Amino acid sequence: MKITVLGCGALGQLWLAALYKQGHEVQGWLRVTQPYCSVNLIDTDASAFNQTLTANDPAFLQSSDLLLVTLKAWQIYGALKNLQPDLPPNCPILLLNNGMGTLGELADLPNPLIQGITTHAARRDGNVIIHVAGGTTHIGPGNPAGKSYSELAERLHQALPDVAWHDDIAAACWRKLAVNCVINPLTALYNCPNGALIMHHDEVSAVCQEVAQIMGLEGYHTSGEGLLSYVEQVIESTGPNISSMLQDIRQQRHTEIDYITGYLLQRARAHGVTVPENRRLFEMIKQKESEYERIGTDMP
Ligand code: KPL
Repeated sequence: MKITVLGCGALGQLWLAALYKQGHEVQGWLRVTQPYCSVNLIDTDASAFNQTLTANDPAFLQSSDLLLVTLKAWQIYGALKNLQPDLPPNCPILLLNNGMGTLGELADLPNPLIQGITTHAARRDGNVIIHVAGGTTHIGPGNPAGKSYSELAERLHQALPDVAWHDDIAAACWRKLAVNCVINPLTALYNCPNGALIMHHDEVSAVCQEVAQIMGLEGYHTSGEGLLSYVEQVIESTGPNISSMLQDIRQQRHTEIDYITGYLLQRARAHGVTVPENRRLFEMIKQKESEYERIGTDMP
């Protein structure tokens, strides 16, 4: 396949390396227009991948079979609008961002949309990307045109296992949203790795109860206790991780809070329900962002 990867951060480079090794034709797409991108990755088995790949080639994009998007949620709409003149309307777009709400923003795009969530862990260490832990990528249709792409899961699975197709991906997205509603703002509040949240059981539980209530109203029934035990497993299994939101706050970058807790608040409002614990965390992150975004900005 011919694949353009939009966003060449840790996750983007992980996919570029995996797809290239599998024999696919790949290019990266960066915000700063440049004709190449360096991919330097240390895999989980300690093997190194170092290649300079094509980047930002409109002709390559025009003939791509897939656009794989690894940007932050808040960057996606603007980036895809910029690419639209060179993006064939039938090219499927696979979104691998944290949070929810992006699909609604992209509703006027003609392209088949596929939503994905991944548990692969990769982080930057200087100029190198470390693939810290393997995981599973769950993908499924993000709009009606995306329904016929189930075979994509097998192609991607061969490159970077595991990849699983779900006819209804929203249930998995909601469970991931619950994880992010708990771990991301609370680790930013306490400035701690994910695992330290076991000491904040009451707050973790209160967030889970509220998310479970909204999930039920959205048609994805789960008990608060069931969700809590799932979230606690993730807290344990990602114990040493510094969450993406805490990394953003530490580096004074815009966070994904609008697409995580912000999306939950939006859906709660639509159902006429209040979620005070999540509102408190949302406002706290907004406050932290405003302290540095007043003086400098990394907005798109
Ligand atoms: O998705 C994550 C993130 O940091 O954004 C978790 C699952 C919380 C892992 O750190």
